[in-house]
Amino acid sequence: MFSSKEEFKKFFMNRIADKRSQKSLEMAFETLWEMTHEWIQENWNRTNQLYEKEPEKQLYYFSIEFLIGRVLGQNLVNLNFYDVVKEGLDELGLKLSEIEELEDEPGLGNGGLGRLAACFMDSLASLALPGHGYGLRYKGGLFTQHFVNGNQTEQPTKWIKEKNNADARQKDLAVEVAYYGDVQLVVGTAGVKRTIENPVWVKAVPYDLPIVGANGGTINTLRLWQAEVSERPFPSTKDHTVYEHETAKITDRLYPDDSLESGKILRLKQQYLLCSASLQDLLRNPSFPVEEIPENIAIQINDTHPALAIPELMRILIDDHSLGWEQAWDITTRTISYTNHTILTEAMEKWDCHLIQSLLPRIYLIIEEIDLRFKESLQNQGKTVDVLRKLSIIEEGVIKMAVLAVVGSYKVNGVAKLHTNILKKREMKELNEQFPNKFHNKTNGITHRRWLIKANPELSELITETIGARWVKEPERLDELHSFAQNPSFLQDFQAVKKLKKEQLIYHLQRDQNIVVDSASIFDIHIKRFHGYKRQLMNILHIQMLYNRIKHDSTYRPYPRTFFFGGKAAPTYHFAKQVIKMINTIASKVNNDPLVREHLHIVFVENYNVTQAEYLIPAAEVSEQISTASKEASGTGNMKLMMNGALTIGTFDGANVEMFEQVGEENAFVFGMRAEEIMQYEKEKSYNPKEIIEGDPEIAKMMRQLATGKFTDGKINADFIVEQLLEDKDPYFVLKDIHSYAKAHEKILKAYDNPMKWAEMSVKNMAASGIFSSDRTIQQYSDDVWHLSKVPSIH
Ligand code: 26W
Repeated sequence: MFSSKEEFKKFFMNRIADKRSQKSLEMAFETLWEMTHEWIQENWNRTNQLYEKEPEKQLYYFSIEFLIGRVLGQNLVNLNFYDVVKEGLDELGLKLSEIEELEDEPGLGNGGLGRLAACFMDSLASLALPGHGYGLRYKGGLFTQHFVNGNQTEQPTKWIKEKNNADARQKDLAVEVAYYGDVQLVVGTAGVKRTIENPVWVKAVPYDLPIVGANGGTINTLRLWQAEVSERPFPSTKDHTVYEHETAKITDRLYPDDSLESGKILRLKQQYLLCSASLQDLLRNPSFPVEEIPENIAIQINDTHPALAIPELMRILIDDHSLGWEQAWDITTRTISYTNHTILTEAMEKWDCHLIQSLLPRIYLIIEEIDLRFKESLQNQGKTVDVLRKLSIIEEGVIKMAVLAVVGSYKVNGVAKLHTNILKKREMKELNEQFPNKFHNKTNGITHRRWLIKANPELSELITETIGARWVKEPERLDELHSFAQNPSFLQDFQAVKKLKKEQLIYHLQRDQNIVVDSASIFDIHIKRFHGYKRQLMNILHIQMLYNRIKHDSTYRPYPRTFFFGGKAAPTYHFAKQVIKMINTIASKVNNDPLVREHLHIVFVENYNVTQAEYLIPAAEVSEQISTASKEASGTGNMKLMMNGALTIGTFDGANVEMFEQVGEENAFVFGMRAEEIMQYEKEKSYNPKEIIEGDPEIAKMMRQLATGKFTDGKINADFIVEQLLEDKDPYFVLKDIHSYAKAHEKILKAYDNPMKWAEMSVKNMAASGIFSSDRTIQQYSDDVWHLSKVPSIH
């Protein structure tokens, strides 16, 4: 290790010299990678030794996604080496930012849920809490998105390079996971036992990634499992070649959300691999008796995808450790807790009984038993048939994973106040009444170490110059910026940073996508997965309305705006893909019109991922958070943009509600129907979009343009959308909200007219964003759910 720039340069040049003294970027990347890993390794070993020597309670976060983003630069930031390394490399004629770009980001997630898991890992280590991740090592991460003719195409992403693996294979720690087989009763000395005969074994090999906390002190572990062919004998009844083929495929690729139709069995295999391998790993040679698991281990399941951990822990305790049902159930339900991330019915996991029965016969028997005992206790309490049906885990041949997760956990949480209330009052009303102390809220957060310090070093520096450096450790201190919100010289500095970040984004886009953007225009940014409820459609339809107005009203010449879109659609989600195509089609119409392009510009950033987000978010001035109220559980992009000084145009949905509460509605652009209104309409089925079209000439014109294909290069490109708006009665209330959305945009234009006022509002947003740091969220989970103690400092 080194303590100065000169030392770093010497160290670095020695390594480079070892490698035939070529100063190529690749070589520099490799060298820097190795150096960083050597520094990390020391403290990683020390942290692990501490965990072994003084065993305190450990938390394990089970998640099917970890969207960690690039690792090299973030590790340097958390080790406090970033600036020294950057300056040292500068003097050697190398750019750290260019070196960083050689790293392929591991796309081990779809969106918010996966990124949340990554932010949580960062906060756990940074707060010196003993918390680790368990996940899967997909060979192909989320697909790479390209546009061909405006349509999304999907290419497999291969993020793993044999050299410079972000993670390290731990082959000695491999475990075996059993699929299929027959459950047999065996009578032994200790009584009757159940075993699985003739299963198909799959070997799970762990790969470990260090999670570097702030200042490099605590280094926790993210352990990802890879499926491999087992050396154990395979059942004579199965075809060996098929089996090898199937095994190799289990961790081949990440499942894109929403596409539940394809590869259900494979997804179930993935979920079980994660749960079984992780639990076996946790319970091999424990330093405590199994009876004391709840005092030593907390397991948080990130949505229901790892809910099989409940029956799997039961299986291990009963079959492998010979515990009775009651005791095993008591231990399990004091160890596992569950976070719900959605109320969308289509995302609520349900598995056909026969599927689980054939793939995981012992697990099926356990789920059946859990359900039976639960139903019995409910009947004894005299519950009505209707309540019984709602509370049943197995109903009409399907297993409702959310019910299993609630029944088998000691705590259940939603991810924003509004979302938790909807869970308690509506979606899980009966469960909440049955278990009144189980449900609680933990509003999501984001790590300011990536989303501010790493992504926006210029703004971070300005903040430190202004209020001192204590906010870095205590992000709630960002509120000290409030007293500078009207300080002209600070506001000018803020404006200068925003301009710089806009220019950096422009440079990046020009280089990668050959797009030229006007830096003086308003940067309005809509970045997230594509989904009906997120209403990218409302945004593009509004732009279409603006286009019409500019064309036909010669007095309407609004200040230039650039509308950025970024996001992927699940490959089988036809509607979302058509919205992507529509945005691209309208983009070429708008961008190529000599009159309109003076005022409107549409940029669709290809292949939106964590890395792209790190460019886009610091440059944003307007943040689009326009989901149909009640549908977005929380949102986390909204928080990242707020922390970087963007003003939110948004509905009262998810965590937006709490953001508006923090910053004041006068410092945001709030519009649209409230959750209660939407839910009322849904209940009564009383919303009729036709009435809106007939009553509003502007909307009527827009609909005509779509229906005739005039705006979209042919009808075919809009038919699905028109159908959803008309025949399907506009399920996301796009037409219902579009008018108040347009009004909110007019307010944005007015506010932007006064640059100092705009900067003041931006600063107020930054100042109010500290509470959305995931450090706060993690501390609350620890206090209320996990009860962890800080790792003693090793410095
Ligand atoms: C069952 C298949 C599946 C898998 C993933 C369905 C849906 C998903 C989503 C990608 C889950 C997700 O990312 N949910 C988001 O979680 C965030 C973190 O809590 C929230 O902020 C978002 O509101 C929520 O949509």
